[in-house]
Amino acid sequence: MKIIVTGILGQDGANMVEYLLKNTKAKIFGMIRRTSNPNFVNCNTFIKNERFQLVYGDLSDSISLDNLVRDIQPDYFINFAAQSFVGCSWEIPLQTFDANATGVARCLEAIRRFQPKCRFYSAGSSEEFGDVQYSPQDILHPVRPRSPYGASKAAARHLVKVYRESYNLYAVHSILFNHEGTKRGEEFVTRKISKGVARIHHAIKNNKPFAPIELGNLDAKRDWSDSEDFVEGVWKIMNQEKPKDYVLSSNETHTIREFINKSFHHAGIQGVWHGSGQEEQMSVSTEYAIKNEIQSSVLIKINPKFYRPAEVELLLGDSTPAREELGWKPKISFDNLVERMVKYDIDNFKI
Ligand code: NDP
Ligand code: GDR
Repeated sequence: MKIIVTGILGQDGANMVEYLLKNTKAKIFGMIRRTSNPNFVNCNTFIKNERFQLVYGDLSDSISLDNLVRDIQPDYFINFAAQSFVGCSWEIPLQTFDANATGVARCLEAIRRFQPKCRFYSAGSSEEFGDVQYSPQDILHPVRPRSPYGASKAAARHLVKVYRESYNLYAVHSILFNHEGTKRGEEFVTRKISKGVARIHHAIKNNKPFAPIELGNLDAKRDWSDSEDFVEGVWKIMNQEKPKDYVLSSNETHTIREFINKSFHHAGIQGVWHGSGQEEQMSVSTEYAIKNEIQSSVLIKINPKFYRPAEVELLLGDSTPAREELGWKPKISFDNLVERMVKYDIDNFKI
């Protein structure tokens, strides 16, 4: 069995390769694009594995995708590559659309032309639901994106459906709600918080002053899970008798503020909230500051530069069909997820 996985320097691609090496006997071809200084930190566990091979390809380059599919003749093509950061999709809308939507069309075309038996996975997003009409959101929720990113993923979803129905391909575009972990990119809010908490923890331990973590909208609600649970769900989605799209989610929703509270709790730092709107802040509690001779006091402050032109205020998934029909269920709770990320970043803190 041969499997192409894209996006392997990122979070999900790397977790998928780890999962497949552990749970299948397949040969894995991990696709990376040419960059001047690639970061292999997420690939340490498998880069030298004899069943793993690094290959070059780019979602914007159909020749590279055609050649990979024609030469490898894969049984599965798992596409996790994308311009995945919603926040900067307003700054680079065309590149976002090219990678996330046209890039999916290029993958589908390569499969249609050179290996139509290959099963294709496209990573859909809860951002396609946007300003949601009802909660919890299931696979039938209308497409109402609020960002160029959300629009690009919605377009990919339609392309997958068209290719599946027109050419009888096994192609799925399942909706993933937010999922995080210790391989998460540092610009996403959860990792920004866990890394920031680790930095402050280190400063307090060494009696040093520290700068607050600067964030945008703390009221947004997200349905967070761990990426390691999701790659298992994706593999199940790819191995049904017939292709069918599902939602993967924790079925719980939490504000950014709750993520912050839990993060400081797991670092043993006591904070209190005060103020409102753009003046809202979290500071160390007076009792904790005196006990630990703290040099600075503000832990969190608002910086409006992190507000988005349009926000998805509430995401809450309904993954009941995936649980009942695929036997999938996330194993890592919200509390475990926050604890894992914060402890990992404290243990691996480097100045
Ligand atoms: P990451 O941003 O961590 O990883 C994305 C990877 O895609 C990076 O390694 C990046 O390469 C690669 N990439 C970007 N553009 C191209 C291109 N043109 N050609 C080839 N490779 C490219 O994302 P995640 O792992 O978090 O997400 C995986 C997928 O799941 C994405 O499609 C994302 O949109 C989707 N998704 C993620 C969710 C989440 O909560 N994590 C939720 C819903 C959907 P490089 O390292 O060179 O930049
Ligand atoms: P999201 O994730 O947009 O949901 O997309 P992100 O972590 O970027 O934002 C989540 C929420 O936090 C608010 N927020 C901030 N976000 C960032 N990045 N930085 C900040 O400083 C900050 N302050 C507040 C945001 O406004 C937002 O409401 C993720 C990505 O993985 C997508 O690829 C994926 O499709 C969706 O999840 C589901």
